[in-house]
Amino acid sequence: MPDHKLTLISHALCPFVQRAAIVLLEKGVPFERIDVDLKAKPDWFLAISPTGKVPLLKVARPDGPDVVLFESVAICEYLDETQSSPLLLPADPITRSQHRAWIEYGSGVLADAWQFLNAKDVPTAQSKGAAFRGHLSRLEQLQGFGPYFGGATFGLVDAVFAPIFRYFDVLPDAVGAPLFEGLPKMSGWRQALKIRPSVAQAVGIDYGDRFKRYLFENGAILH
Ligand SMILES: N[C@@H](CCC(=O)N[C@@H](CS)C(=O)NCC(=O)O)C(=O)O
Repeated sequence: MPDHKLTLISHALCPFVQRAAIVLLEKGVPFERIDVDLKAKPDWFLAISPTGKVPLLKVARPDGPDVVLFESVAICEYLDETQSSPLLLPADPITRSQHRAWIEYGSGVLADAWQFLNAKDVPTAQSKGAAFRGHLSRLEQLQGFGPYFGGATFGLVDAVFAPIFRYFDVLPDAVGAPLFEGLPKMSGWRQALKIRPSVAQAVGIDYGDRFKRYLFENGAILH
């Protein structure tokens, strides 16, 4: 699909945007990235985003009108189906279904991580941290990990978990240590994702500082 110009409409801190950026980088597809201010959404953005959320993927087609895709998983699957290898979802229907289910599971893990990180009081941080660790403990029981979710090959499940684990890489070790302690597969997975070039390149170099400033400005106790 070399003639289709792709634009990822983004926000610098959004974990859902990172999923799509990681897929584009894994596929080696050129794309333009436009960040929008989600606190003052521009009219052009509201006109094309059904949910008012990022990411959006604008697909400019030489043989038809531009199309705007929304919802990160739908965008990632579109890219996986239309761009060249490597395929990021397995070809086998059973395994593909399992990976889709773990992607959905990943959105729940992200919600717990987000609420933990943004907690404004200790009881909330404790309960959300316990929920996050509980989710990771369940994943820890799976067979076949290493270094990535599906084994040797990086896939879409990895693209979903990489932005979650990144939070703990930019914060002091003491934040993540109790959550990952005693979970060797999760710790190894986190490390493998951290050094994957597509994961590293999916955010700007100022990501860590911006994220910590965001927590501070939002009154999170962890900042
Ligand atoms: N289910 C959506 C979630 C996207 C989402 O929540 N994006 C956030 C930024 S990380 C957003 O645009 N929020 C703006 C708003 O809710 O007004 C997806 O997977 O794309």
